[in-house]
Amino acid sequence: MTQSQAVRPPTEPDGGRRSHRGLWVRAALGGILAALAGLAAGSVAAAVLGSRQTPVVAIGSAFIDRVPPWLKDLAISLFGTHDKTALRTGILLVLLALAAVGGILAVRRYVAGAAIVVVLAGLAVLAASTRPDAGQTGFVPSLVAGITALLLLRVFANRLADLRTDPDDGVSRRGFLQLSAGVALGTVALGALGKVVGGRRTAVADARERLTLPVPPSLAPPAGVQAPGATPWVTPNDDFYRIDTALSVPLILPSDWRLRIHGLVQRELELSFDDLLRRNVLHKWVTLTCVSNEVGGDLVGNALWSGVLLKDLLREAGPAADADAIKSTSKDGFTAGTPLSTLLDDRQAMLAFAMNGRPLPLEHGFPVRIVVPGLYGYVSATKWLTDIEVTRFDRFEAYWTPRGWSAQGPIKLSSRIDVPRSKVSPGQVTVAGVAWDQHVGVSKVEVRVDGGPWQQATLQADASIDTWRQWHWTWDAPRGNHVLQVRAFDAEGNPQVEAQAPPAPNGSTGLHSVDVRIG
Ligand SMILES: Nc1nc2c(c(=O)[nH]1)N[C@H]1C(S)=C(S)[C@@H](COP(=O)(O)O)O[C@H]1N2
Ligand SMILES: [Mo]
Repeated sequence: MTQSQAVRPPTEPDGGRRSHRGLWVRAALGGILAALAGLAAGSVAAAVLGSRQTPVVAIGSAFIDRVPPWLKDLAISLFGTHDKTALRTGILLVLLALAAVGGILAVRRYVAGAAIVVVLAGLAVLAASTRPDAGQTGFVPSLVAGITALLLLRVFANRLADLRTDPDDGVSRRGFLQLSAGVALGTVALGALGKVVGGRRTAVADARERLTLPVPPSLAPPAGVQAPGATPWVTPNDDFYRIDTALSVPLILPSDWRLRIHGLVQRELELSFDDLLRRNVLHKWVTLTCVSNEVGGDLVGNALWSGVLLKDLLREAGPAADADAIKSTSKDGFTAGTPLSTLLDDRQAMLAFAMNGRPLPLEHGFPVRIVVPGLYGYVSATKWLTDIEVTRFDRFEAYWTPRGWSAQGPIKLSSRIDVPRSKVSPGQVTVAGVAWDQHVGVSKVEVRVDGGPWQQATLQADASIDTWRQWHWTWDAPRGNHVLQVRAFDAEGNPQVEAQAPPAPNGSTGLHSVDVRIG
C-alpha cells in the first residue's frame, strides 16, 4: 500500500480540491488516532493504579450523576440493561468526533486543536477527582490520556504541515501513513497491556468474591460503645483510612499465597491460604492507627478482624532465645519490624484475612495482613504479607527506619473531638469524640472550654483495651466563638502529653482543639 502511494503521479486528475479534502481527512484521522492512543494510555494507567476511572468511565459517571431522571428512564427503556454500554459507546463517539475536529484545527493552528483536547481531558480529570469512589489517584488516567493525546496531536500536526503547502507531496503522505500505522499499532499494544494488567485485578477481585471464610458470631458493635453524634464506632471497610507505599495494589490470588516463617527458628514453616483457614480462627475488634496521624486527624479506624493467632504459629516455629523481632515483608517489598514480645504476649496479634466479616479488601492487604494491637501500622500491620523472618533488631532496618522513623512504634495515648466541628446553635450542645491508647486502655476523658477548668466527659462502654473508646459531654453553649479542647488519661491514670510534637519520628502529641461558633 505504501508503495502504490509512492508511485502515484504527483498531480491528481481533478487537482487541488480533492487533495485538500485528502488533507482534512488525514487531519481528522490524526485527531482520532491521537485520542484513541490517549484513551489506551489512560486505560493502562487505570489498570496499573487499580482504578476504575478510565477517562470514559469518569465522564460517564459524572454524566449519570447529573442526567435528569426522564433521560435516565428513556435510556433504560431504549437500551435496557445495556444502558451502560450504550452510554460508554455514546461518550466514545462524541469524544472521537470532537477529536476529529481537533485534528483538523490542529493542522491550521495547533493551539486551537490542542484546546479541544485540553477541555475534554480537563472535564475527565475534574469528573474523576470529584467522584466519591475515585480515590486520590482517580484523576491520573485522564491526565495521562490528555497528555498523550496532546503530544500525538502535535506530532500529527507537524507531519501534515508539509502536506498543507504541497498536498501532493508523496514523501509526506507516506510519512503520515507510517506515523498513523505506528500510532495505531501502539494503541492496540497499549490496549492489550491494559487488558492484561486490568484482567489480573479482575481475577483477584473475583477470587475474593468467591471466598467463603469463617463467619464472626456477630458484626454488631458491643452494647453501649457508641456515643451520640460521634464517629461510627465500627469503621466501614470503604471508609477505612488507607496508607501504604504501593503505587499499584499488589495482586495475590489466595491459591498462590504462601507465607514462609523462617530465620532464627527451630523449624521453618510454610503456609498456604487453606492451611490458614484450617486453624483456629479468632475474631477481634482492634483499632488501627497510623503514626502519621496529626493531632485531631482521621488516620485511625476500628474494625472486626478475623484471622489466626501469630503466637501459635511462632510457637510452632520455635523462636531462638536471642531473637527479639520479626521482619515482615509484603509482596511489594515493604517491610515492618515488630518486637517479638508483642507477638507472643496476651494481646492476640494475628494474621488477619477478614475485615468486618468480609475478606480483606484488595487495598487493605488481601489476602493476608498482620494486625498487632497497640503498635502503629508502620511497625506491624504489613499488608499483602508474604514472609516473616524471626530475627533481631540489631540485624536489620525495616522500610521506614532509614527514612527517619523510629524502629519501635507503640501507639500514643490520644483523643479527638468529632462534634461539633464548626457552627452550632446556642443551648445544649453535645460534644463527643473518641480516645485511644491501644493495649493500655483509656480511663478518663476531660473537656474544657476557652481554657477554663477541665470537665469530666461521660465514657461509653469499653469493648476492650485494644479499641478506641468514645466519650461525650453536654455543654450549655453560650453565643460567640469558643475553643473546645480534649484530653484523655490512660488506664494507669497518666494524662495525655500536652506538648505539641509532629508525627515524625514516632507519633504526634498535643491536645486536640476545635474552634466553634455558637450562634
Ligand atoms: N505492604 C504494606 N503494608 C503496610 C504499609 C505499606 O506501605 N505497605 N503501610 C503500613 C502503615 S504505615 C499503616 S498505618 C497501615 C495502614 O493500613 P490500612 O491501609 O489498611 O489502613 O498499613 C501498614 N501496612
Ligand atoms: Mo502508618
